Amino acid sequence: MNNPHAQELHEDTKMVFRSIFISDIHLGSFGSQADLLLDFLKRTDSEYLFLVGDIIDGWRLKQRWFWPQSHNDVIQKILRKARKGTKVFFIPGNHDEFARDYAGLVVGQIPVMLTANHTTLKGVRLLVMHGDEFDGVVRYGKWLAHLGSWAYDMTVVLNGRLNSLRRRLGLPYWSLAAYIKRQVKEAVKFITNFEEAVAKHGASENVDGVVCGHIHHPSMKTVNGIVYLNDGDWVENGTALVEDLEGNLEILKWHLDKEPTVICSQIPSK
Ligand SMILES: [Mn+2]
Repeated sequence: MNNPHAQELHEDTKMVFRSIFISDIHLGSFGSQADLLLDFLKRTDSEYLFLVGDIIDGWRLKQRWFWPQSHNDVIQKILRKARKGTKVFFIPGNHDEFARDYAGLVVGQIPVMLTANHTTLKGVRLLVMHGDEFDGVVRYGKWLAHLGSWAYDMTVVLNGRLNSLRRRLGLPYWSLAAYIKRQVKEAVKFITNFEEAVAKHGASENVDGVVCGHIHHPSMKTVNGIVYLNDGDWVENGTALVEDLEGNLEILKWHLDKEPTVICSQIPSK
């Protein structure tokens, strides 16, 4: 296995980290990739495990009860890790904000906190929070930011058909392509605004960086001098932020059928 953590693999072939940060699991919703996460939790170990919010989707559960065995297994696995000595911290998000009432308490050996502080072995002081407080009132379709060029080509075809229909209906020309381009620009702007708000908060809290989730967009960068770390999610991306035993930070994308891929491994300067 061509992997920088290979030397840390023991007979049980677990990848060992100093810290793991995961968020936006959305247990209780159809979209949660609980099986993928379960595999991640089984094949990794760490001294610290930070649950950075939206672990359980209380909003969805209120609308409709959906709780398959795999979702239960994730909770059991995390509780077991806490019992076996992993220092687990739960920082609730907006979808599990019911848990914010328990901040300051320890539930199943897991402290519930509104924010946490963590210093890496390299001395980087991090503030850990879910991040929903930096979400503006308007949320743009974030998926639009990921539209590839194939989608754009499709749009051009659709645009032609749509406008021939509009012509037949006596309606004026309307550019679907321009509309989508505008939406993509808005989605990118939303992410940028979010990152800048998080960085600004980090600066005001006098830390070197902030770890957050919430927008389901894994990222590692420096924004206005503050390290911005977003651990992604387990709905769309299947990603975790990890600190290895030397204090290096990486974002891993997990796969069921192959080795994880490192999607961010160093903090570029802006
Ligand atoms: Mn959230």
